[in-house]
Amino acid sequence: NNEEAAARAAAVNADSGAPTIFDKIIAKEIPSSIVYEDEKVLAFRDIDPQAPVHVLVIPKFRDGLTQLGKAEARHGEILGQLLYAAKIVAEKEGILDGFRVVINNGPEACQSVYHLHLHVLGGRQMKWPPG
Ligand code: IU
Repeated sequence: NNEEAAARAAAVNADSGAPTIFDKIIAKEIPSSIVYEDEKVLAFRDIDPQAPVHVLVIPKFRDGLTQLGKAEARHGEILGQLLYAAKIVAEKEGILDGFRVVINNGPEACQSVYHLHLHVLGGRQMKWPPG
C-alpha cells in the first residue's frame, strides 16, 4: 500500500544524514502545534493523527539518531529524556491512565521520517497486536 511504498522510498535516503522536515519544525520554519519543549526535546502534534491524542517527541539535535537502530551508548541520556518527555506529554494531555509509545524503526516498521521520534498515542481504546 501507499504507506509501505512511502516508507521504502524514505529508507533509501536514511543513511545520507540529509536534513528532514523535522529540522524545519525544530527551527520553527514550519509551524507545528507544540505540546512540550525544553532544551533538548520538542513534542508536537502529528499532522495525520491516528488517535485523539497523537504527539511526536523528538530530539532537537539528531546527532546520528536517524532511527533507534543507530543508537549508541552515548545516546543513553537523550533516549531517557525522550521517554520521560513522553510521560510529560501524556500527563499534559490527560491520558496518563492509558497511552502508547511507539517507535517505528526502518521500512518494515513503516518509518517515514529519518529523525528519531516517539509517537505518543492515546484518547481511545488501543488494540493489540498493532498492525
Ligand atoms: P513514522 O514513524 O516515520 O512513520 O512517523 C512519521 C510521522 O510524522 C507520521 O505520523 C506523520 O504523520 C508525521 N509527520 C508530521 O507530523 N509532520 C510532517 O510534516 C510530516 C510527517 I512529512
